[in-house]
Amino acid sequence: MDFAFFRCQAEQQFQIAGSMELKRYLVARQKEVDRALDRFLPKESTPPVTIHKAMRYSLFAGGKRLRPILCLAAAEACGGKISAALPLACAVECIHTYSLVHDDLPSMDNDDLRRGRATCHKVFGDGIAILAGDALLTIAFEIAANVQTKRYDLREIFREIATAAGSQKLIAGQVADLEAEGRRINRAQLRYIHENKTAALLTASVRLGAMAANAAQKQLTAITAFGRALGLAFQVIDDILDVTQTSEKLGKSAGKDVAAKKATYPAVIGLDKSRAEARRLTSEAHCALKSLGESATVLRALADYLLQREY
Ligand code: GRG
Repeated sequence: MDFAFFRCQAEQQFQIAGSMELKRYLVARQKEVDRALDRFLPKESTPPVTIHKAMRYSLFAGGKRLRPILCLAAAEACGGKISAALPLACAVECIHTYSLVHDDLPSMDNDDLRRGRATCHKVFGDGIAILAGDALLTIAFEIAANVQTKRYDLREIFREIATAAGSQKLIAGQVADLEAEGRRINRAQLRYIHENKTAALLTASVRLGAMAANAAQKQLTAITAFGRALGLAFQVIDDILDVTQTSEKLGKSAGKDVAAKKATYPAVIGLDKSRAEARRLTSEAHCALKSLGESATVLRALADYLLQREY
């Protein structure tokens, strides 16, 4: 497949001055990402149709597109164009969706609801859901291969993606999470799970955006520190929402962490301390962006938005 013809439809500039502007920004970027994903993914009618239907079913189920939006915003913060970062933004969303499809399987979290609808294996069966996850992981690299950068070559980009999704990051977090079920773990062990299961892919998302923008080393270092703090804050908030929100609001089964005796921040340090920790990590994310000045306004607004999110 040749995606070289693909160009972003609008290099729309936003002034983020309040929550309404940010909402408008998010909707515009979500549409941009959805259009690009639609171009990159094989059509449902492409044989074998079952697998392409299953991949599209999960990918277009109404996810927030947070990781791709962060990737695009990081590219802008480093002086790049979102069109240059779009293949990498789509690649991280494919990896994220693969991890959700596999996480929902009966042999993992055994969930019936994701993104407000029946999980992939409930609709297509376990076998096709496993293959849809595999295919989403694989196509991420095919899509990422469309990126054109000067400072970073494709090997570095692929290494970045493979490391974040691999056995010492995303999968390491999932392994530790599975092994912690029903056991008492301490705060350091919990942080290890969250750093790998959640923060690694969020960090890679912003780093890839910066790399697509040919970021200088100093910019990449700032973006990396931002990604780590934001990624951890995101998971602490996710843990809080699991105990404070309904399934309808979340679009996934609420209260699942408690029922499955999962290692979460509220379980280990309590709800109030978890909220304080999320605020502390968000301000750490802000500090990391200091050297980027005005160009990182959107990233700052996104960090604040995520702290206040309700789903
Ligand atoms: C199966 C290798 C493998 C990993 C699974 C993604 C994951 C690891 C587990 C799912 C459960 C969980 C709490 C993951 C942490 C990351 C997270 C909060 C995912 C949900 O991300 P959102 O809220 O989801 O961005 P949407 O649907 O909006 O994209």
